[in-house]
Amino acid sequence: MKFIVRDMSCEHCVRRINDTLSRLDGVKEVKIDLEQKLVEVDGTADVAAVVEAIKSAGYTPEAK
Ligand SMILES: [Cu+2]
Repeated sequence: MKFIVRDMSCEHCVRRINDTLSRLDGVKEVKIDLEQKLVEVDGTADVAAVVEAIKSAGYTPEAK
């Protein structure tokens, strides 16, 4: 699944989102492209759970 996270603005944001998602059940791989504001998550995790996790880290995911 892919999301655009427009308020992800620096490497700190990338690390924070990456750490948060990596701890989530069913997440196998997280790929983040800061320039494109793109967050890609592979695995069996629920979309709603991933969205919640990104929000809980303080960011706003949009469906891509
Ligand atoms: Cu940042």
